[in-house]
Amino acid sequence: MSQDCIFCKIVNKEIPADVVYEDDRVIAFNDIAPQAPVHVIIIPKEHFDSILSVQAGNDIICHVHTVANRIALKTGIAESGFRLVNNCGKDGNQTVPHLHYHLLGGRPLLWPPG
Ligand code: D5M
Repeated sequence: MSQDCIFCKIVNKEIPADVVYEDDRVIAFNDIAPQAPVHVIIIPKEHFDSILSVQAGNDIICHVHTVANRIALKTGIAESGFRLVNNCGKDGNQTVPHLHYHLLGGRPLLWPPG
């Protein structure tokens, strides 16, 4: 847990979130400012500032992808397709310094991103 981290506060139920999936290692909740009909934030419960803080051999990213698949299937976006995005650092436009993935779907997504 990192003090003052908004996502750690969601993990610890100190602030509310619209949780769509939770297990012992991961929690997923609807984004507060959705950019697509389905926009879910998936985070490890353990605090990592970014993907750069995850040590080689840690399977948490594999687990996040497995959870993303489950949510994609459950929400119905798996059939037409979706995007799983990690923003890292300033140029990556990471605004919350707790490792997280955006699961986006439910409309055609543009490429390249802005
Ligand atoms: O994206 C951080 C994302 O986190 C952004 O899409 C808003 C979302 N966010 C921030 N606070 C909350 C709360 N409290 N609930 C749900 N979603 C939230 P980034 O990749 O860091 O730019």
